Amino acid sequence: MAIEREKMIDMYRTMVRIRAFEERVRKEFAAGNIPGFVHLSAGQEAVAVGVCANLRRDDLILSNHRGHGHMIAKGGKTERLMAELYGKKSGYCKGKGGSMHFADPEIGVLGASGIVGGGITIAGGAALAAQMRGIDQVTLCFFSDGASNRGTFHEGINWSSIRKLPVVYCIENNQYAQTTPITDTANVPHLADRACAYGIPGKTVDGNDVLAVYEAIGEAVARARKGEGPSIVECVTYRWHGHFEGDPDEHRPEEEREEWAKRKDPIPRFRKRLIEMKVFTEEDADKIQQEMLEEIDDAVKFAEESPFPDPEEVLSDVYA
Ligand SMILES: Cc1ncc(C[n+]2csc(CCOP(=O)(O)OP(=O)(O)O)c2C)c(N)n1
Ligand SMILES: [Mg+2]
Repeated sequence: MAIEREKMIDMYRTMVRIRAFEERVRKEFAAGNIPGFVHLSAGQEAVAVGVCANLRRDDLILSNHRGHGHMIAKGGKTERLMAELYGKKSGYCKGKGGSMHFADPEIGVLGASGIVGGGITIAGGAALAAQMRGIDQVTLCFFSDGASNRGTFHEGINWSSIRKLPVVYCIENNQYAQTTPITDTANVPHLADRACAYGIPGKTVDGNDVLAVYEAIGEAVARARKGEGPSIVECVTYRWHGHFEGDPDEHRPEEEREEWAKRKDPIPRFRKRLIEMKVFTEEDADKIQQEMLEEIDDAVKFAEESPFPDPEEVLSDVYA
């Protein structure tokens, strides 16, 4: 697998950008500056970035309730996403969506959703539209282990496999659905094994290794683009923080959390590898870190200084 140097640096930068965004949101939420519910993806950055590095701007993604990283990796601007979380008019959905309901069709983000597994069937519809229009656009659907136990998983994937739709299902297996470990709710060692029930490829990869994610998703995207149908790629990872911000997070063993945060952190892992590969130096990596922290400072400032939407606009852009 040959990836251009600039592209690898870009992937690293995006991982650092997502981490900086998430950790700052954590801080601002705790300070009472962000309303609503917030679910953070810190620890899972290699999945969002390894996936989206394979997608064109006109390819589509469906995100879930833990989707800030998906949006940023698909090209979303941190200032507009931050403003959306703050409920401000300058946000992606004019502040009316918040953390779980952002979208931007301009960059192929069809939307995040608070309905677990809700994106799976929508992805099939988007992929059917591309197939009927005769264009080589691919739709990628992000969801986690818990969603893979919902009926939409079976219905959506069964149907897309029959129609050979250009869609890729990325299971971001962070091993828990709220407080429930996946080992309590699935009787297969790998969730991607379920692919055989639909006659499509299924692969499980280390979701904290961005290059492994990139390669596996690359094969699935190429297959979808050629018209050969859907695939499932399961990326095994871990969320660092509680299910939602404010969650006391008492259900996971402390040692497990530490192991994933300290020894399996995808960012230092990739940094070390890029230094070994002589793609960049320690100084370059430090500079990227600094630049991303500054970008997020600016994003917070932008969000703070933006106005709230006018009360008169409460019913515009909203439909049932
Ligand atoms: C249809 C539906 N059922 C239940 C919920 C409540 N709920 C919100 S998040 C969540 C757990 C989801 O777990 P998983 O799919 O593994 O996603 P993760 O939080 O790990 O990213 C549940 C049950 C919901 N939002 N939607
Ligand atoms: Mg999960």
